[in-house]
Amino acid sequence: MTESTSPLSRYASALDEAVTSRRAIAQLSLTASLTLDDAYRVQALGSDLRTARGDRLVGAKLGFTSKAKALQMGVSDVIFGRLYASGEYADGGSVVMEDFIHPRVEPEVAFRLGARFDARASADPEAELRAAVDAVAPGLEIIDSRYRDFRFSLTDVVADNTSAAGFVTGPWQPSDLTSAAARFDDRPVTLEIDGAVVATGSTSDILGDPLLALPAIARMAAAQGVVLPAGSVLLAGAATAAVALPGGVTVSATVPGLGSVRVTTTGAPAEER
Ligand code: OOG
Ligand code: MG
Repeated sequence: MTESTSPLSRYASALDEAVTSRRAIAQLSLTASLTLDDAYRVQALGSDLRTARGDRLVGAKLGFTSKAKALQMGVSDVIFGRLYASGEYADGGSVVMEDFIHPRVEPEVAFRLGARFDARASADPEAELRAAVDAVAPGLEIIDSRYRDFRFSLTDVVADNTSAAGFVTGPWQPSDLTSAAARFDDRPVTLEIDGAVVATGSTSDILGDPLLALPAIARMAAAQGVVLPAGSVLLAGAATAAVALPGGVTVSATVPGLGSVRVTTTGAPAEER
């Protein structure tokens, strides 16, 4: 069987089609039993489909690094996904909701890579990734499961690129993580929609300290053979449960010491039209 007709590439195509048509599909796990390796293979095949139509890898993310998220979704293993240029929005900019199926938003901590990172070419990927980070910022992630009712198993969500759909980062604060003084734990995180607080948490809810996302990203990038270009954005994971993101609102995340990030939404997501 050639790769283009294998079941894994058919799953990747079905998920990609859900992205482009904004129509949710049935969970793969209802009819197939994928291993975790299979699921990451589907994610990688999806990446090939995206880059073939001109999209570009601009970062990586972790999911389920906080208890609030794991409880909300009923999935507790940390997962790794890819961020694409097509999903990057400007701080203070607007996001067209027609591009999504049933989007949710969550507050994140983001790191920026000052240098290209090739985990497989590194003798010590964890140390190299930490040294490559040159700045930190508050972030917002828009997630949009390609599965009906936003329900999935661990392998489903990995195959679906961990629901990644959009992200925005606030002002970058230069940061040298090789300094022992660098730590980002114990800061309150607030998510607001139109000025009303819709979720609160702490940066400590992200693996104890969002810095601990970096070794996990280094390991998972090595396992997946993902090479991150200089300037890549790394999302450490949400500090709170995700909240439905309607059109016609301004959503913001604030982390004291890091600052704020905001976007305005226009139009209506596919499932509300
Ligand atoms: C999966 C993505 C989880 C996070 O920050 O925990 C995630 C989902 O909840 O759909 O991005
Ligand atoms: Mg997230």
